[in-house]
Amino acid sequence: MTVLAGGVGAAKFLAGLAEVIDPAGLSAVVNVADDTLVHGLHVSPDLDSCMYTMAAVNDSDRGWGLRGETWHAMDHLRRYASANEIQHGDAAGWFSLGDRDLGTHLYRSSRMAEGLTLSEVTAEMTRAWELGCDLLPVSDDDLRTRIHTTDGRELAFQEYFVRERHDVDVSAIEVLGADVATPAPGVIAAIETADVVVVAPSNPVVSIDPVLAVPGVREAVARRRDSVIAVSPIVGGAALKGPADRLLRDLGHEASVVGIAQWYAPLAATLVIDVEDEGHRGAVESKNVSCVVTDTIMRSVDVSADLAAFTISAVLGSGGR
Ligand code: FO1
Repeated sequence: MTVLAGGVGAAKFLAGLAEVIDPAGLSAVVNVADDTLVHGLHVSPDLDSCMYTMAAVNDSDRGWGLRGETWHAMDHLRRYASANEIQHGDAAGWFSLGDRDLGTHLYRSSRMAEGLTLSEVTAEMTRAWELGCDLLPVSDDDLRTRIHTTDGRELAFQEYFVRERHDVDVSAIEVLGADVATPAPGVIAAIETADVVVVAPSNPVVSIDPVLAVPGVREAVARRRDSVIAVSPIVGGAALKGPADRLLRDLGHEASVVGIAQWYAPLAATLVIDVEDEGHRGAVESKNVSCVVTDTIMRSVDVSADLAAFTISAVLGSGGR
């Protein structure tokens, strides 16, 4: 199985999937266009969301980072900065890294400074958390989402997401570096050889699109269309978390399961929608996408596992829990 993944929604889905299949047969191709440099450290929020959630060490209330986290290092850093009236240009003032989370970013950054690629370090970390699956950054090249606002600003992704709390009107989005990026080792093979390719219930605009923007990835997924199934991140016309609904509307799309069906129609033959949206089944199918209905709200690992088993069996016709 291969899952195209962004942050929290994908992370929960992957944790459920790892309960119903052997993780050795699981690859996740993960967005890295949210990555940022903070205090000189390489932070990969989506890779870390997937890794921490699959290892069951994530903070599910906060929605990012580690459970039981402390913030002593941040307090220190902010003391130095404020005493010297330093305005950080690199998100340090408003982007928090927990003490334990810092270990992840220190390890990643120091190993990359020693010459390892992001995918090589990610494999080392995945091994350390004993996940048993492959977490593959979509590319080892730098990808950076840039958000253009209707009031003429251009924001880095974390400025948009954390500093502005995604409360801005967006006119366009680009993924810097995508045109010259190459897929990381194993990414295309994972898409080509999977029995099922799942597009996780992640933000289609800022999580999945940057994955597809790496040359060769969208084409590889489209070639597998009959085996590709997307799980809608929109339920009842709203995103369960984050700005997917607002972004879809800002960019001229419908923020509904029908809009999601239209968005993914060239890539996915099937869409999983929530029971709340059952009434839209016909409209989804009018977009040339088969529609299957289940509970998609992942309140617990058990619900995630049921959703994952349902999603696989919708393509393979069997294999439920
Ligand atoms: N989100 C916040 O709202 N505030 C933060 O200070 C913050 C820090 C942070 C540090 C490491 C990390 O892996 C994620 C972090 N996030 C934070 C979440 C992150 O902005 C989002 O999860 C994603 O980029 C959106 O998918």
